[in-house]
Amino acid sequence: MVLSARSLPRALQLTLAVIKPDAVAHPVMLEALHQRILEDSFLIVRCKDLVWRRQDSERFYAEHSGRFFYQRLVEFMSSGPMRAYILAREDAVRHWRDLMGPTKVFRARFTAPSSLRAQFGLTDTRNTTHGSDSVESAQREIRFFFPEFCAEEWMEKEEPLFRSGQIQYDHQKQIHTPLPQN
Ligand code: DAT
Ligand code: MG
Repeated sequence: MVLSARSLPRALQLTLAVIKPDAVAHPVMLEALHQRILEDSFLIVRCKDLVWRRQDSERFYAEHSGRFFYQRLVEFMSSGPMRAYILAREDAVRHWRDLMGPTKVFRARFTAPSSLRAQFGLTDTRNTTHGSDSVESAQREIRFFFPEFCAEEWMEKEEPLFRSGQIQYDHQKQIHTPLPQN
């Protein structure tokens, strides 16, 4: 049988997703966000709770230094615990950006009312989630949050298992893991 390019399953893409301190501060909200990730068919490759020092925040958001909201943003992002995820899905970058909704919470409420920022966001700064905006920034941001994670190795060894569904959800670790191989 000849398979056309369209019928071949496409490789999964990785993206970085972060639940920001405003949401992590509320366990019920954090749990609801985690469930939305699972319901939206994302596979959770890694999950990590962490707190940023101010320098981490400044380094991560260096592209925005000089903008009027920069100090507020830097302070907020180092104000308490966050949760970072590596998510896998076809077109993960775009799907996660769509699920988050627009940057500004009030715009999100009007234009994407079921998005995460519309439903959980408080202000333009405290907008609940972060998501990489391109494949290149996803690679850079995954390295920033998960320096111990080797994306090339994951793509080679685990992506085929994730893509073909040979995985299980580990309720304790709250991530997907490959099924034990015989
Ligand atoms: P996004 O997080 O949607 O990728 P961004 O990269 O333009 O948006 O900005 C990074 C963060 O900076 C954003 O999540 C919240 C904050 N921010 C951006 N624009 C803002 C504004 N006009 N007022 C207040 N905070 C803002
Ligand atoms: Mg951005």
